[in-house]
Amino acid sequence: PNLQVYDTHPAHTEDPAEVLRGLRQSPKTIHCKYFYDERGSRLFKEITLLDEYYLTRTEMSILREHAEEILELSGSAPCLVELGSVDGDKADILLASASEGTVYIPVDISREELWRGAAAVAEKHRHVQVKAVCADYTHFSPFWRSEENRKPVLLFYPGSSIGNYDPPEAIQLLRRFASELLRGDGLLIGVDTKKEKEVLWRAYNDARGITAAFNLNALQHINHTLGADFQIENFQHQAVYRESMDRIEMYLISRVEQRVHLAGQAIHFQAGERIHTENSYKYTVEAFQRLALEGGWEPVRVWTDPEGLFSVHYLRR
Ligand code: AVI
Repeated sequence: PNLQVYDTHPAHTEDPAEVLRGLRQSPKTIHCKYFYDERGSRLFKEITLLDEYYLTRTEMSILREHAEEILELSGSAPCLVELGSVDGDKADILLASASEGTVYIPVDISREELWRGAAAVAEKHRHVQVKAVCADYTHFSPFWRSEENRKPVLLFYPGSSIGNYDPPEAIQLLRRFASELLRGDGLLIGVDTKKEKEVLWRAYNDARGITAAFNLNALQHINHTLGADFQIENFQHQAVYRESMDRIEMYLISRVEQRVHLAGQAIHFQAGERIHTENSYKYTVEAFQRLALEGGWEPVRVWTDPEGLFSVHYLRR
């Protein structure tokens, strides 16, 4: 009774012309959205549970520690809108401290996982109204703002997903979020911090090879949806920390000289040639606050764990 679902039927975003364009560039690139089909989302969930991948558990510990203060800042009984909600585990922490009348709106493009996560949250938090929205949050509009809803909005964008955008795109995305909200609304955003490169390297080169499988899955996804013929075993995972850019870079390296076909076109690979698949930017607190300001948000508070491994920023429109 406290659960409603809305499906905006987001279009599939696999695009052969886009993939071909990326593979014709030098260096070759594949957009990181191609990681996330059903298998990719499962592998990502597995990554978040790895010892080496400190990001998720650290962010959750920060949320646990400061949930009450976060909710106080957002005003009473807010509308908590989570962008890219995988399973609701993080919102769960906040909702445990939320008062009667709070509305939770998880937004995700992965329909099945979204429905499952939303149902679990609704079941557990009877005092919260859950309205799950299947949508692509990068093109979202404030559907929750319709009706007579005048609740303060707290946008929740966890997981350091903002780090997967190059800074100019990240600023654009933050501006888009700001333009959809009203003065006084909040943005609670998780951001991975700069740290020793060994710790960063391990987080993207786990011993069990889950990150490697996740990276390689982009090729499998393109094979399945666009009919390409990548031979997965002919590629190798690589993740490096590029200190001058404050980012982890992920690549798939061609183990051999080979040709791959997609949409009637052949793409040639030299042995050792790389496809760039992802950047994951790391920010000091100050650097992220500067980015936030450029994106139209005023830094209000920031929390980190005792070791400074991760940061959660509260920004105000
Ligand atoms: C989703 N995103 C924040 C993850 C990250 O850490 O940049 C994706 C990921 N790539 C490799 N491992 C995890």
